[in-house]
Amino acid sequence: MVANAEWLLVIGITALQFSVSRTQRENSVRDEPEKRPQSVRDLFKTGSCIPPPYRCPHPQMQFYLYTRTTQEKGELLNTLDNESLTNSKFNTKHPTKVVVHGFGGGRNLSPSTDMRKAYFTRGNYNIIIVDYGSLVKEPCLGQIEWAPRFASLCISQLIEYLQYHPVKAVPPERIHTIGYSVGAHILGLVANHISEGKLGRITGLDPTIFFYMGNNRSRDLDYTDALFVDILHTGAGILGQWGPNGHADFYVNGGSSQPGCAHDTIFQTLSCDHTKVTPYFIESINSRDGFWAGPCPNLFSYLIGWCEPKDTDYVLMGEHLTPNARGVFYVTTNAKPPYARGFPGKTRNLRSIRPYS
Ligand SMILES: *[C@@H]1O[C@H](CO)[C@@H](O)[C@H](O)[C@H]1NC(C)=O
Ligand SMILES: *[C@@H]1O[C@H](CO)[C@@H](O)[C@H](O)[C@H]1NC(C)=O
Ligand SMILES: [Ca+2]
Repeated sequence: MVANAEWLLVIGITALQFSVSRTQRENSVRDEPEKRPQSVRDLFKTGSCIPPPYRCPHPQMQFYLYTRTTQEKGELLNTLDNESLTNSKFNTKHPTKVVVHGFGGGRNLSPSTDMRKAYFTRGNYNIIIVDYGSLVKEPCLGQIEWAPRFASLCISQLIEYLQYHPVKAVPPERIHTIGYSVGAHILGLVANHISEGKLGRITGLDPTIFFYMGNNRSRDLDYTDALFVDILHTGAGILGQWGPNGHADFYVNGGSSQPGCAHDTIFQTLSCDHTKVTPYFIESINSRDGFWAGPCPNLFSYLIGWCEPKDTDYVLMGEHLTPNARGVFYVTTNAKPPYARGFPGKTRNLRSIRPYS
């Protein structure tokens, strides 16, 4: 079983690798070129693993604050020093987002950069990017089971730093956290360490399947981890979890494979399904049409067109989702941007709109 899981990890990481290096090339802001593993053997090298002591804050796990006036250059927050937040551009009047990326991500890589751009196009925010790029590096397979737990401990320290700050305090209830892939899993563990209050919202972007721990809630992302947990599924069952695990779960285009994701290799296809979730979410921040999703109890009913929700049953998936949304929702997108298809007209059921254009 363990050997099997490791094998799966290697496949998954290799698959993710493709998409990461692809998005990296597309991104102009790249001031930290990274060496990518060239072979499977490289994945087992332990050279770049996290050095002791295993204590938070850890120098390889950094919190960068971005605001509208500091979009280009993040301010490094030091959770051991209250002055650090006091002297930063953090503004308690603005909504606060804490973003945790997946494997191989980083604050200067897509999708972190694209997400910030989208939010600052919309308005004023405090966006804190959790940069642990070198902490959960791919070669550290031996630490992979353990690293998310450690990461969640350090993130809970950040949450408490904001919560008890003498000048710029923000309670966890007013914080929206967004996690992609393993980052979604990590956010599910943060709840285990918060002693007072609860995170306001966790948005899980295709939580990775690698750490799926059966039904033990304290080891994974679930609806008890925040006042509101919404989860988008795009690579469910392969690199992503099936769920449902949140208050509201969204299965995009059926939830496990995405239009425009047929590639030459199966690795590329799988990682494309998994990574497509962030462009959907990012588009939802400023989308005029919106990703209107309708409730439907399961994939089977969705596929054969049994679900015909009332107009009032539809909810907007993504950033502007109502916190009252409960249950399982399905939504169809375009294959290319803009992905959102807007509100499905009067005479439709969920599948009656042609799936992919
Ligand atoms: C920051 O201020 C709070 C509230 O005054 C205090 O409890 C905490 O110990 C301070 N943290 C640091 C790192 O000085
Ligand atoms: C769930 O996981 C936690 C943390 O690993 C463990 O302490 C607890 O015993 C587990 N609960 C069950 C029911 O297995
Ligand atoms: Ca949990």
